Amino acid sequence: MVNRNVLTLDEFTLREMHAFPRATGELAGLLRDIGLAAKRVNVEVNKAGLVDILGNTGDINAQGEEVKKLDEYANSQFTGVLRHGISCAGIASEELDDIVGFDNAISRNSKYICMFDPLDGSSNIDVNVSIGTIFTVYRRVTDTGALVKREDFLQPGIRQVAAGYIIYGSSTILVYATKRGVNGFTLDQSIGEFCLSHPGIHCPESGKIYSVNHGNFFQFGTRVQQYLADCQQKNETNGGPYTQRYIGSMVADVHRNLIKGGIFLYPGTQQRPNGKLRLLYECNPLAYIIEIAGGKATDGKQRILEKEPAELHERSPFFIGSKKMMEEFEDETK
Ligand code: AHM
Ligand code: MG
Repeated sequence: MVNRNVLTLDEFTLREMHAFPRATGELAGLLRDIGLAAKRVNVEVNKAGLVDILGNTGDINAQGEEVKKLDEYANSQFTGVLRHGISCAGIASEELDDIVGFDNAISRNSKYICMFDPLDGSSNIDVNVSIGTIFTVYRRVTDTGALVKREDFLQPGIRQVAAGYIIYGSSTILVYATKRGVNGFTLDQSIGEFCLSHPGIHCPESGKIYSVNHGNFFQFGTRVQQYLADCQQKNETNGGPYTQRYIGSMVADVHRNLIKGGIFLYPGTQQRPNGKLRLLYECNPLAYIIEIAGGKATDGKQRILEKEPAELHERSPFFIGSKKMMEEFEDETK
């Protein structure tokens, strides 16, 4: 039985807004726009096998990767709602080479910018495995009224105003964080609304799951290798051996670990010292969410949220998860 008494995403964000007497409603509007794009993407993801939307477009994106049709669809939906909404001055996306400033009077006067990975876990699209969208919101640093600049986007993660993700999985869920907390909303397909299903998410201090692409094991540094070997041993202090779970869609892997407790690792490799994951729109939003939920995220040396970005699409090694598991990882690899 669906509980009709739960708050919708709009009701929740408006209620949150009332906690700030000077709030303009722009952030609430931006989250509503993101929710709308997510619903549209959800519809396409759900019927993906039935319509001609699986497979590649034949294009290569800014990262030199093949673009899937659904990547492109999701990118255009998120870009479109933000361009036509009243809360976003510009965007950056995994699928676009450069930033896009929205050149109309309303957008130029908006105080927020948004970055996103429209469809994360692209390699899972064609095989019906969970995929997701990751997004983050910053206050621009340049004055409103003008077009946004790159410096509005190249901000450290600590300055995020809100961050979130959507998982298109066995159910579709939108999780977002502000400094007031992390909350999850499940899409009630019968009324087409995201409804509060996971209020006040807190990441367990410890867990039993580690998530890593073991195929890369021999390309990791020796300390990471030793840590992974320890994850597989019976261990008095960590309660091991741990269980290994790796979906290959980071949103789904991190979401599971956020709820159940666990650690996710995407270390640098010999070929790719900075790993694979993009700092600005993959690592930072998830790091912000996990920290608000009580967990930790680092690049192996420093806190992800304190990294000063130099490039829009720069990559970073990424370690994220439950507080105690992260501390144990840091102790073993320092
Ligand atoms: P994508 O944005 O092109 O989909 O790449 C990011 C994804 C993450 O979701 C996932 O954790 C990782 O790539 C998997 O990579 P690998 O196949 O190297 O393990
Ligand atoms: Mg991605």
